[in-house]
This record gives sequence, structure tokens and C-alpha cells, in this order.
Amino acid sequence: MKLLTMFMLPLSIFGHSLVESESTDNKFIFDTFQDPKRDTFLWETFPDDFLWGAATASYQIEGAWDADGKGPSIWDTFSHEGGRVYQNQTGDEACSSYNKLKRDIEMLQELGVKSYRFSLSWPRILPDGTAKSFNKAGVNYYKRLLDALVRAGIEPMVTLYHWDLPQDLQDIGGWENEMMVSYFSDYADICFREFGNRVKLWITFNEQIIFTTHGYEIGSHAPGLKHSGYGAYRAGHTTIKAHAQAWHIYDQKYRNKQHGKVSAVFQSSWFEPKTNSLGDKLAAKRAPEVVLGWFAHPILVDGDYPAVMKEYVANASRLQGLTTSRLPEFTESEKKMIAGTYDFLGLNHYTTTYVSHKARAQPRVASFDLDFDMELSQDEAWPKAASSWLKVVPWGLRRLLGWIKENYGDVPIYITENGMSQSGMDTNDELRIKYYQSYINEMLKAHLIDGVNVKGYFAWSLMDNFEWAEGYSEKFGLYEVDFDDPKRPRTPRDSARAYAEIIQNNGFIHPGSKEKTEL
Ligand code: GBH
Repeated sequence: MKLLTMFMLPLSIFGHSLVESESTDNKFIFDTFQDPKRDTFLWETFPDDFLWGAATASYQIEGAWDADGKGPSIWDTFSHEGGRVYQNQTGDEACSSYNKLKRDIEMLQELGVKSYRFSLSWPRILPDGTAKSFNKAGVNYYKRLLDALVRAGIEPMVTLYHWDLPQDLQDIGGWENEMMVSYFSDYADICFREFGNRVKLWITFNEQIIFTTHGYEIGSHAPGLKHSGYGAYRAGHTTIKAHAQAWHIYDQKYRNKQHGKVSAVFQSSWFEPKTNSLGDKLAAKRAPEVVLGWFAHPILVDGDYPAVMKEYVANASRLQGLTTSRLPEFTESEKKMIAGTYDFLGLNHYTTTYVSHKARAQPRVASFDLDFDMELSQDEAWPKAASSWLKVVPWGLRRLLGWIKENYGDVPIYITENGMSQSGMDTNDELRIKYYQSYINEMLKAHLIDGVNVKGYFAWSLMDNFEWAEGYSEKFGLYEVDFDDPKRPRTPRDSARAYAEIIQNNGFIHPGSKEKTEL
């Protein structure tokens, strides 16, 4: 099967012309996925105002971990500890983006994106996490970045929290401590005040489910705690209230002047039943309700956890001999404060998994992973990325978007991350080109055929970066970064050209029809 290529125009900004176009008779991108109803490629385009972007996060790219008064974050501590990250790598220097602002913006311009999603390092702005430690040098770095983006005509989408909590706040318990609600609100208030004249799209949290489960329950991410069965629920509970408070601060103090939008970014795979058994079907139905719904349901629906989540955690807690559920409860006034605190929905999506029903042994072990009587797996036939968890399953995105519309209504959706990893240095990344073409095509079908209100798309990532516990071994970049060179040179991969082509065409223009209109 030949690759569906849309490289009709030479993009001279990259210094050389593109791969010549191949036959476009192919209706399918992958050999593995050739269901005519599901997988046929759609030659169509997006609405004119569709927001094309690329994404990064502070700790993954900035480096300069202790420059200009920055305080340590939990990821500085965690990576410096040793034994936590692949080959004990750290984000001390990462991509040196703190010192390579000009080049990063040039890359965004080469791609032709309209928007750049990046995150603020809380301890760069408030070194000890609290307002009293305000660090002007850190603030000025982000002002320089924002000014440069404005000059380049690129709209910023700014994440307040992409996992780098100030270490001083972890020392008093981090997200397991309720006080974090007011510390986060103060931080958000300061960011809205300092940067809000240049920012119209704000994200409070990136993937609450990941940093609470990995950081407070499994221990594979900072702060490395293994509070199995309650750490993630307790930390997650705090983040939901912190999100809601920050949204209200924006709503009350800034919205009238700044006219921006605030929301959170949720992470979810798509979930397919492993077999046709009723148990597996019910488990697959439960999965998005729990994984996406844990955080999205309180914020988008009624200020409370999904009923199925409350039921399963309460039941597992009871079978464990507890008299109270390990899942905390919101008070009535908290529910009112939380419900409706969103202006759009941010979605990070990478892959699809099978779900099967699996009842757990008694007495129950307290663990988020075991609370919902399900087991996740993937299909060996699905194309593989370098990350063990990441299989390439484009049609899962369309199904997930349909699920969101069905369950949360006509909410505007930004896909805030989507992309795939490779392991070695190689700019010839044909599988990533197919990944982007097919996933973006499925998003297009969701929009045009299913009527899902998708407003924008951000590729993860602009460049190779510090992939958390995997260090630099899993590379997600449209641009390759050479981490052995102190200058951290960036080189566009073939996928950068392919993505630029999609953006330039605002979707997929059949080469045949293009020739016709040009004649
Ligand atoms: C996103 O997380 C993050 O927002 C981003 O920072 C990150 O670079 C990107 O995805 C790529 O991973 O090894 O089986 O324990 C996505 C969620 C979190 C999914 C870590 C995989 C490890 C699974 N990812 N998780 S495993």
C-alpha cells in the first residue's frame, strides 16, 4: 500500500522541495485498516477559522532549570534523585528553549501554524509557589515569548500547569493538600493579570488523570508517591476545585477586559470491547465514563463525579472492609462552584485500547487500577509507535469525538495533543506522516459527517523533548533535536513538511481536483 501523499507544492521555506506526489488512487492509509465504511480517506477541508497548532510543555523543553531565580519543581527533584528516569536523564537543559526562543518561533512559522500551545513553569514565576515569591525575571521570559508570538501572528494557547509543581508546595503535601486550591488560584490570578492581554486561550490543567495517578498512586512520575487506592482520588479532588476556582477568578476579574476562554485538558484513549460478550461491552462503556468522566463530568455536567465512578469505588472500598468510599465527596456548594466551569473542551488523544471485564479477587486491594473491574489491552496487529502504550488506531479518534458529543453535547473541542513517538534519530518518519494524515482525517470526518464541533488541532510535539520517565528515548517531534550537541539544533522531519502541507491546504485537497482548479 502506497502512502497517501499530498505533497504537491514545494514548500521552499524548508530549503528544498518535497517528496514528489504519488498515486492518489489509494483510499486507505494503512494495510491494517481497510474497512470501506470506516477507513476510506476523505478528501475535504476544514472551516476557514480552524486553529492549527503545535504543542510543548515547560519542563519538557525549557531547560535553564535554575536560571534567573527559578525555584525547583517536583520534576527537578524527581529527575535528580536518580533511578526514576530512563538513564537518569533530566530536564536540566532539555531543548534549551529558554535560550532559543527565536528558533522555536521560526519553526512555528515554517510549519505555518496559527497557534502555539505551551505551558508556564509555576516555579519560574513563583519560585516557592506562593505570591510572595514573585520572580520578575521569570515573568519577563514569558512576556518576551508572548510578544514574539504576537509579532509572528501566532496565537498563544497557554497551559498553567503541565506537571511542574513548585517543590516547596510538594513539601506540604502537593495536590493531596487542599491548600493547593488557594495557592493555584493565586498563581492563576497572577498569570491572568500579567499575560492576559496577550492570551485568549487558557488551560488550567494538563491531564489531571495522568499526573494524579502516575504521581500519587503508581509513583512513576513526580513526586513518585505510591498512595495506592486513594492518592489519585484525593489529589484529583483538589485539582478539580482548583480548576473551578481559577475559572471563576477569570470569569469575575478578567473576562470582560480580556475576552479569553478558560478550560482544562483531558486525556482519553478510545475504548473498544475486547469481545462481543456483554461483560466486555459493559466494561468498554464504563471506561470513558471513568477515564474521561472522572474530571470532565464534574466540570462539564453537574459538579460531581459520574454515578458509575462513585458506585464502583464505593463498592470496591466496601469489599475491602472500609466503611467509607476512597473517592472523596464534594459538598453541595462545591458542586455548584464546579459545574459549568469551562469555555471549551481540550482533548489529548493518542491511542485506542481494548477493554475486557475482569472481576477482582477478594478481599480487594485498594488501587485505582483495580476499582472498575476492567482490564485494558491492545491488538498486536495495530501499527506500533516507540512508546509501549501507543498503537496507531486512527478510527478511535472519530469514535471518541462522537462519544463526547453524545455525552457532553455541542461543546467546542480543541484537540490539544495528538502525535506519536519514534525511538532513534531519523528525520525520515513515514509512519508519523501516516499517523498525522489518518488521525486528522478522522477528525475531519467527525466534524463534517458527524457534526462534532472541533475548533482546532495541536500536534504533539513541535520538537523532540524530555518524555518524562522515558527521558529522551521516546521522540515525538515534528522537529528532531540533537541532544548530544550543546546547541540543541533542530531539524525538520518529513512529517513537519507533511503537516505544513495539511495546514496550507486546510485539510486534504485531492491532487486531481487541484489541477483542475488551477487550469
Ligand atoms: C501526554 O501524556 C502529555 O501531556 C505530554 O506531556 C507527553 O509528552 C505526551 O502525552 C506523550 O506521552 O508507560 O504504560 O506507564 C499522555 C499520557 C502518560 C500516556 C504516560 C502514557 C505512560 C504509560 N501518557 N503514560 S506506561
